[in-house]
Amino acid sequence: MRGNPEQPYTRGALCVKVNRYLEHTQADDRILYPLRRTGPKGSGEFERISWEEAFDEITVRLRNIIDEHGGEAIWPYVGTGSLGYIQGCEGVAGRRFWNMLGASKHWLNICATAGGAGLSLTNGTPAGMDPEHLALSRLILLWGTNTLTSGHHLWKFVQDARATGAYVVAIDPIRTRTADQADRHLAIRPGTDAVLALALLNVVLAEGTQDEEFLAEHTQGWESFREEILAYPVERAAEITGIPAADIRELGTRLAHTRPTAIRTTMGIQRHAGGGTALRTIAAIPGVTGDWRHPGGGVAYSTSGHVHLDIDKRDDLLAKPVRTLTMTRLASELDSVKCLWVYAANPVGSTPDANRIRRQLAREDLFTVVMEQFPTDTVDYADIVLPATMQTEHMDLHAGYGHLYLLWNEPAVAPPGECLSTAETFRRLAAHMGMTEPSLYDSDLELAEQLLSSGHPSLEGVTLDRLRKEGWVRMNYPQPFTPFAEGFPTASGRLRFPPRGKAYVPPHSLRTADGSPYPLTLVTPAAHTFLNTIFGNNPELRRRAKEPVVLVNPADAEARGLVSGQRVRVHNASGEFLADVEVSDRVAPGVVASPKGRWPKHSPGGANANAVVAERDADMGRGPAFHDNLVEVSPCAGP
Ligand SMILES: Nc1nc2c(c(=O)[nH]1)N[C@H]1C(S)=C(S)[C@@H](COP(=O)(O)OP(=O)(O)OC[C@H]3O[C@@H](n4cnc5c(=O)[nH]c(N)nc54)[C@H](O)[C@@H]3O)O[C@H]1N2
Ligand SMILES: Nc1nc2c(c(=O)[nH]1)N[C@H]1C(S)=C(S)[C@@H](COP(=O)(O)OP(=O)(O)OC[C@H]3O[C@@H](n4cnc5c(=O)[nH]c(N)nc54)[C@H](O)[C@@H]3O)O[C@H]1N2
Ligand SMILES: [Mo]
Repeated sequence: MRGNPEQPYTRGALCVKVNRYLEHTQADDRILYPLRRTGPKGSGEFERISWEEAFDEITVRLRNIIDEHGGEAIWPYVGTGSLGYIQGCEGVAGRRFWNMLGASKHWLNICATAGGAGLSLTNGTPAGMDPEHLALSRLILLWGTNTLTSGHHLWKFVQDARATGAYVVAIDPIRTRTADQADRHLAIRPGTDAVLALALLNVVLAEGTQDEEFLAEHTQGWESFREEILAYPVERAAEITGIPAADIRELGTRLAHTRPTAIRTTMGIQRHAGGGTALRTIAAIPGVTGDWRHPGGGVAYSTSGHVHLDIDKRDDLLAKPVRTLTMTRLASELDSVKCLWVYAANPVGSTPDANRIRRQLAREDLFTVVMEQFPTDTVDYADIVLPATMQTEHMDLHAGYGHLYLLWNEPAVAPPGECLSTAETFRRLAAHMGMTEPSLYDSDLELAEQLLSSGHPSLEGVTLDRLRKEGWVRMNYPQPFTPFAEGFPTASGRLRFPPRGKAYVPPHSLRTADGSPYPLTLVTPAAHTFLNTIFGNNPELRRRAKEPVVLVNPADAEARGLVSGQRVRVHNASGEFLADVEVSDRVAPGVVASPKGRWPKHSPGGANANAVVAERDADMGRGPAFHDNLVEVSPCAGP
């Protein structure tokens, strides 16, 4: 297995994780057969059964639940384990099946909904510039994004820009490996990015370089937004953000005089109480500077807004409207659920309020089915486990998480053991249950054809034949691509500036830190060696990741008598996890950091960071607040 050097975005580079993918497909702990629980929930004790037995039991349980409690008592809980459009969450594999049963709908809000909502308020869409155009930028702000860890392919475009003199600034509470490589790092207080955005624009106005023509032609709400900007002079912003005024002024001056400026922002900023608003306000910046006019200017967030596959909601298969359950609210919304059906997700490791989730999953009246590749902590609570295929073994259609190509995934090998793909599992279960709706039985290739048939101009010339032959096809967008040079996909066709008083929502951490017994803000970003909880069981990656660490600033360490290497409890009212202290000025006083992605069962104390992440929403899209939790760090009792 190797990367294809001709692929324009990846240029053949694999990351440390996917480099081990083949080995991972053959791992000793791979689940190869259907399993039935034999021990108590949570014990992970199972016996092997046949698919026939598994489907028999599932059929009886589902029918009984539907009879007694209605279809909505079923929660099809699909996660981001695969972003495939046929087998994974992007096309919502299984949707037709669940619609036929009248199951609750599942809202996959765990990742990017707050940011998407914030950007859409401003631009009418979360989509923005082509990330490849970063190569053309003169000033690049890597804002709340750890490119070298969580999306390293983009780095080559940053390097290309640098080769022609671009200046790169990382804005992050942590001095990440990306910040190390940047020309400048601004260590912002978590959750205060909107204030920095306003202050940078304050400098732009002082320099008089706002693009009056762009403002007049393509924006709305400028007069009141201008007042908002003027309310945030650099000194005030320095107090709120913790960034020295001189540094804000310097960056503001660069922003004022550098076209094109690209802002790359991804998921980090939005995981705060005011995260949606932060992206809403950051998105206003190129509206003021006019950067959207230029290739290499604007905001690059996710490219998913440029993908217009027909994801076939098939809501015609629904007999009546059903409720929607929220992924990040698993701990509380499970109250009214009798069947939890987990696929491509690992909620015990990845979802807020892990201790409450465990208590829910231990309920005897809850029937839990997990489709999995590996014996995760979530699998341990399953009544029935169904063995799932991996990328090398199933067919899929993918879109980039940060580029404009569609990609075809042709299976390379037969599935091991009795593993089945998601789509095939639902086809066979439907047959077992005697369901007659013909579209439940569409093949993977038929599903792919349907996905490509939305008729959207971006898919013109993008055919299944080409995809299968060429492996990837760039969607039909112009080159260079300046999506908003002539206007925005809003009702008025204009960029909508945030109204007065709506440009900044303070983080939970700042609002509640005073007098709290938990004075430290915990940030839990992407780990270099894991992909969410995927690879959390890979021996070599675990060896490289070492024991879980928590970064603590020297001042905070001294105040608590903590030294590097010491095992500590990171705790709050929700729970605790254990980690080894790394005393480091990579975090500012008041901020501690510990990467996500550990399997709780492979962690000291049997818990990961989500034991202390509260089930609490960001301001928009009900997004989670993974980086906005207050904790205390205390020495472990005992020897
Ligand atoms: N290696 C690796 N790569 C991954 C993943 C992984 O688990 N591991 N996960 C994938 C997935 S699903 C996603 S969604 C993305 C997530 O990856 P990113 O979008 O990069 O998101 P995070 O890692 O959550 O946060 C990015 C950076 O934002 C910083 N940050 C946190 N709070 C704030 C804030 O208030 N302001 C600012 N300015 N910065 C802040 C964090 O310190 C972190 O360095 O990565 C994808 N890629
Ligand atoms: N503390 C903290 N927690 C976080 C975050 C954070 O920043 N901090 N980030 C959040 C983010 S961005 C995300 S996207 C979520 C991810 O959370 P989830 O969506 O729950 O994803 P994972 O934890 O990666 O678990 C995915 C599981 O799917 C399985 N899998 C992979 N491919 C397939 C397949 O084709 N079929 C089946 N059946 N299974 C498959 C894998 O083995 C893995 O166990 O985590 C969130 N959790
Ligand atoms: Mo994500």
